[in-house]
Amino acid sequence: MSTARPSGADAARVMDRCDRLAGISSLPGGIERVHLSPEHRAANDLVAGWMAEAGLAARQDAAGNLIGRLEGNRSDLPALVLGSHLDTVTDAGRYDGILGVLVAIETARRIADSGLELPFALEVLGFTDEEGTRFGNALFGSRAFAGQVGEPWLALRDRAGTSVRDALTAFGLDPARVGDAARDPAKLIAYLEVHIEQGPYLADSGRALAAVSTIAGARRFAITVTGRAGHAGGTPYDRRRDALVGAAEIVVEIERLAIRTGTIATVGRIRAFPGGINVVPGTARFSLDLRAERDEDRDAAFAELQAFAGQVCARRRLGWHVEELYRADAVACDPALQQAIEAGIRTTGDADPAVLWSRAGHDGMAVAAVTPFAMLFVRCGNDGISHHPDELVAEDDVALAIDAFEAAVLHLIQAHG
Ligand code: HGY
Ligand code: MN
Ligand code: MN
Repeated sequence: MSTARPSGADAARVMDRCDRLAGISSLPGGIERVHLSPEHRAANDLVAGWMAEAGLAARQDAAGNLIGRLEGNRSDLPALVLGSHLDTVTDAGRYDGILGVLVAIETARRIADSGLELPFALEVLGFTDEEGTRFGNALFGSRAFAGQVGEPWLALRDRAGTSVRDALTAFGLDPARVGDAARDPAKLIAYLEVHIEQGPYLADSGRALAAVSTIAGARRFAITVTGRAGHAGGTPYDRRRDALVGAAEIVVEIERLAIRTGTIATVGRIRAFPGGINVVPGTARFSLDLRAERDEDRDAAFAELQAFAGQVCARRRLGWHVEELYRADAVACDPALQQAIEAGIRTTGDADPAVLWSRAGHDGMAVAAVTPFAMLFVRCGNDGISHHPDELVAEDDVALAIDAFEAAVLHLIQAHG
């Protein structure tokens, strides 16, 4: 069974729409589109129009996710959900998340145009706040989809001091009704996501597509080192309690520890206080993003780091404090769904589909709580760079991804038919 059409035009439309969405940004000269912002609303409005064009009934849920739905051969059937996220990091690329939503719309269009009898409904999800850029905690939209957003989350504040609760209200949503976004697992078939790989492995292997086996678990922390501020000239070294130098020792060890243990750790930001050029820093604050294919490796690495930081701080007469901002444990893709993705890749001429574990986090980590999921990776250009304006995909690879994704959906229609 196939509805495949020459996907060149479809891929060209996806690339053009990625460019148009890139123009909806709060960052002059760059891309930034964060949760519950005017840019979030503008993007939802634009993509809702594209969903409608594809034959989907578009709506926004109580958490700010955008949903397009195509009914099955009877109304109110459980849904096969396709999608990804529409929010971005700061100074982002134009394909992370966005490509998956747009490929899902093209796939749904083909299915809608085919007139096939659908044994389930088909939904396209544009999740909000997969990145956690504005409030620090990530996966808000998909956690709400899974019914896992509680009161503490609504109390988180952005750098301007605005709470999630107030931002929801300003966005026109009712903080007390976020729970309405939760989906009944009995009304879901599965979740499939197309996403750029965000690494160099597919390009290194000369392949355009891959199925995903698991998504690495991640934990994010804010670490504060405290010493004593002092005069940059008058404070002798043996009497200094320099919080920044202590933090720097820990930061360098973070990289060494990650390489040694095969985990992945990144310090994305660091600040010294009071921040005077002629003042010994009394406080240093830095972030830690820690991931691994297996949660036990991630957690063992963190325990080692805590022991090291304790030694540095004892030697330098410093204090330190760790706050965990975010935690999402590793999740495995559903084997049957992964096989459907691999079957889809084979229809594009790749007889031996690659399978990769995802170093990047994705909405599937949250959606897995209510329905099984699988992912299709698309090759990245520019040495796999992502979370950067130079993020790149090839239009031909997008065409292959649409064909493969459509074939995977047709595989599931046949299996459920
Ligand atoms: O951080 C991540 O891995 C994802 O891009 N949110
Ligand atoms: Mn990302
Ligand atoms: Mn992403």
